[in-house]
Amino acid sequence: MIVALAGGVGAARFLQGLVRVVEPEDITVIVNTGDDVEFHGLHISPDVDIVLYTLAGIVDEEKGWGIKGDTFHCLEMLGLYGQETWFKLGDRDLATHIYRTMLLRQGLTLAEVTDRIRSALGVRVRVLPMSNEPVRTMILTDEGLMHFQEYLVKRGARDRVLEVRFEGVEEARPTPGVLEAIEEAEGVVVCPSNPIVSIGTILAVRGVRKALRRTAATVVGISPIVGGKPVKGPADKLMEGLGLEVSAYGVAQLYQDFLDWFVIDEVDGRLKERIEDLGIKVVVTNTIMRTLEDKVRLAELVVDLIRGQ
Ligand code: FO1
Repeated sequence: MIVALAGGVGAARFLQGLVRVVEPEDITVIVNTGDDVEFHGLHISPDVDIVLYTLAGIVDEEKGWGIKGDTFHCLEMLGLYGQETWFKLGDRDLATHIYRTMLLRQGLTLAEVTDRIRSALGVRVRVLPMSNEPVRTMILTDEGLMHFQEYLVKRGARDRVLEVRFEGVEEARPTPGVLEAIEEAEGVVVCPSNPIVSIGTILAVRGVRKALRRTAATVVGISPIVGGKPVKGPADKLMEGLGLEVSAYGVAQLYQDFLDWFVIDEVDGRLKERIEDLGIKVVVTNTIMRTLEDKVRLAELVVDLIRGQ
């Protein structure tokens, strides 16, 4: 079994390659739910949906989230009623949130609901939300404390970050199967996702970091920072705000207690020795995933590292 720790878009792109290299049934993806948010009375799990829609082949590839060709009639109507419409929920996407919310209200756990959606979308990879209990990523900025989606989407990540908080994480238990999957895996991949608000959130869930340190699995990370900038998202602003070095080295420092290998981009080749000094083996390659071939090649490289080839 290969286990992947995943945020949204970067992780989903890597997983598109991984499912072509490893049998999908032999992959477990543990997904960040700190970005989860409620709008219009509905529970939205952006990273879970990004992973599922991408693997189902229905994602809007350009944006990396939402469903391709979706329309926004429902949201327009909600706007007419004076509701907030800055979080762009498409008509088809809304069906997922209605279904999720309905099942949660019936008493199913988030993991059970996720599995129903996975199955209906024909996704064969096992997808586990990191916890069934709510964890909310809150960003303390110079403009006050706000939900991560408000910081990112509504305000365009323009505010200065002072602190990142994972509300509820102390009480949240890992979803049943999460720790076992890490401990029994052949390999663990830390996807090229935001190290603070995607991977950092998963690592903050009770027992996850310890399981990563203890597992006999080969643990391979892929840097989401290339040439001092994130491939997508606000990782640079968050890392900077927290006083971290915005580079593949800065990410390696965050993972140094459990990584065996770190895959960094060619443009960051000069960081290899510094990262190796942290006790992590380094591979330098092209990590930018534009085409399916790029994704498959990167996945092959990671699987070779896991299998010691
Ligand atoms: N990201 C945006 O930048 N703007 C949006 O309006 C937006 C809507 C949205 C709706 C559903 C969904 O599953 C994701 C959505 N995202 C949107 C992406 C999301 O905010 C983030 O990219 C993730 O939370 C970070 O991984």
